[in-house]
Amino acid sequence: MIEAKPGTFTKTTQFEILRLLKENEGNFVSGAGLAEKLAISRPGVWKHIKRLRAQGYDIQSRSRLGYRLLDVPDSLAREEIVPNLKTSWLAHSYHYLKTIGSTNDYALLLAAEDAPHGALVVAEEQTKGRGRLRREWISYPNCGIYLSILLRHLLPVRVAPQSTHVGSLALVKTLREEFGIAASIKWPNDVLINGRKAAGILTETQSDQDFCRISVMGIGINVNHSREQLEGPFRYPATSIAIEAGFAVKRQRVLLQFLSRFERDYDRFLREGLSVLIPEIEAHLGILGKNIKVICGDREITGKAQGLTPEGALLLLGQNGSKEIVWAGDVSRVEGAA
Ligand code: BT5
Repeated sequence: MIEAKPGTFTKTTQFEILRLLKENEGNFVSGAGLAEKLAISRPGVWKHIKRLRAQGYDIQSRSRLGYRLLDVPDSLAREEIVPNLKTSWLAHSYHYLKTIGSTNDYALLLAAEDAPHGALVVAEEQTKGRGRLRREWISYPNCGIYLSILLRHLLPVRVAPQSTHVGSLALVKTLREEFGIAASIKWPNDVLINGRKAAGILTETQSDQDFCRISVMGIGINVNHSREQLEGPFRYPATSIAIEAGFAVKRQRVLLQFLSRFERDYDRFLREGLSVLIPEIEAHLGILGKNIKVICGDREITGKAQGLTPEGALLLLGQNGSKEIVWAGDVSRVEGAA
């Protein structure tokens, strides 16, 4: 059930005022100057400044000097993200929602309305966020990142879900390279920090018999959640980036850095196949060499995690020396983990 309709991106007066204030970072910009540049009245400028303040922008005003931007809120709104994108096709079609049922549902709606490859849906809160098998994804407002990327491609049906691996790799690299956080991949779709789940990925595809043309890759990232918010009960212990880092993290930075890495890795995946990314994914696979239990539907498989196949399936070595390839499932027990 979709609660809202997609909108198109128009550069609003508010967006332009912010841009001009940011261009003059640290300096005052006169109200008369803003009014002239935007062809509006000075009371009109003041009205927009008040709206920006209500959204958390710290704007100083001084008579005869004008306005000065002191700080910006950690909002994922378009005006804070789109001008700072370093991507060529990802997220330029940007859909920001305060609250939504599920960003994946919204992205599927956009797909039906001809939104382009790389359209991004970001919400501050989800009321019906979901994981695999319709499990719930808890999405507290304003502290996490809940996003879905619309991917248009022509991929064999069995290949399309592999974008999940590209997503977890990009997120792990973002956390390690940008924040110095030792994140790892919990096959197939989670990102862990210190053995606790900080993010989960849900890729949903639309296919005909042989080919998939549309995928929506959704990620929920716990960024600034407190311990109390993540007490559970969860299937796997949960955490947030802030809990593990010991300080609050700018969600804008996480998002922008993730998008750049995802675009790069996804282009490689489309050009050369997942196999070129497998060594990197394996290097961040926390379960490698450990004895684990994987639950696949009503089957339980135990064995030592040996690595991944070129398609991203898990190779398990059983106690009797038998080898098993697991395509999907939940890793429920990891030897040596808390
Ligand atoms: C996942 O499923 O981990 C995929 C989660 C994908 C969520 C994103 S948010 C943006 C996009 N829009 C959506 O509606 N979904 C995607 P799975 O592996 O099935 O794990 C689900 C399980 O994780 C739940 O049953 C809970 O036990 C646990 N869980 C729920 N919320 C959590 C949270 N915030 N942090 C850690 N664990 C959580």
